[in-house]
Amino acid sequence: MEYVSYPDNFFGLVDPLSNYESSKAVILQVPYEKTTTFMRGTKNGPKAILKSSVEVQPYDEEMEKNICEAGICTLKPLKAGEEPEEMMENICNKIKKLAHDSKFPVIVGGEHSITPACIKAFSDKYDNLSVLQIDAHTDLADEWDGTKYSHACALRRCFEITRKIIPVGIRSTTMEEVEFAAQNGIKIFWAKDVYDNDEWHDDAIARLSDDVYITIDLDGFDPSIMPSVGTPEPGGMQYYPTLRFLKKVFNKRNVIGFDVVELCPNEKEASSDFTAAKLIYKLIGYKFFKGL
Ligand SMILES: [Mn+2]
Repeated sequence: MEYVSYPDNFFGLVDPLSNYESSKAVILQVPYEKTTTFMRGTKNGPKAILKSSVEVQPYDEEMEKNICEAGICTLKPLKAGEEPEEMMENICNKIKKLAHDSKFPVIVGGEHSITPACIKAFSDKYDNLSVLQIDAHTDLADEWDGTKYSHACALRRCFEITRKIIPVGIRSTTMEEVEFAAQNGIKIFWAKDVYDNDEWHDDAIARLSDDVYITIDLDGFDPSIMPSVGTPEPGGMQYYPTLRFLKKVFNKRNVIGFDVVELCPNEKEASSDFTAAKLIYKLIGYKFFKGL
């Protein structure tokens, strides 16, 4: 497995903390962008996240650990291919290999349309998989701009594989998608109901099966803390409340992997890149230092 060495890998980790064999977590960069609808640039997401991550300190004050002790290997960017079918197959095969090697895959996009390939990779191994989605948009359209592989259809494709989707932070959708969700038992946790309280946590977690995959579209966060996304929406999730929720999910369920997608880097605004890098690091900590 070809990986990125110090100092250019995630968090700038020296070899014993970042080689493939000894790392529990593996970052898979997927700079794929084909169907974004407004601002282009998500293909630069992985690079910007890596670049900012090396400036972040490894000590985590919440877990009182250097999270990087778990070992975080950064694979070279995946050449996913141009066509959606090819992209799906390449991502799927790569993740299957990581799962086979007992690694915890962390997929860094790229646009949201890569997520169904990740779910497909896990669906063979886990027959009762659920998908926790943090997002401003439902992404449940059957087709968008004439393609079923658009990022606006990402969760619809996931639903066809798992049928268990829990969307959180939603504040932009269509009547058709709301009806589809209602007809198929998908409860939407609207941003307006969750942004300022923790009362919904137990309900959301109860809807998750034992094995959970998390997909984080960064536009799920409020543009005040995450402005550099392709399709920003007001009224989103805040940093600490979202971490409180995700920590509970990691503690109560078996999280098998996660993706962070749709960062659209802007060289004049680096805080979004840093927030994404820190978020990824935190979630790796929640996985490997459970309960701390
Ligand atoms: Mn979105």
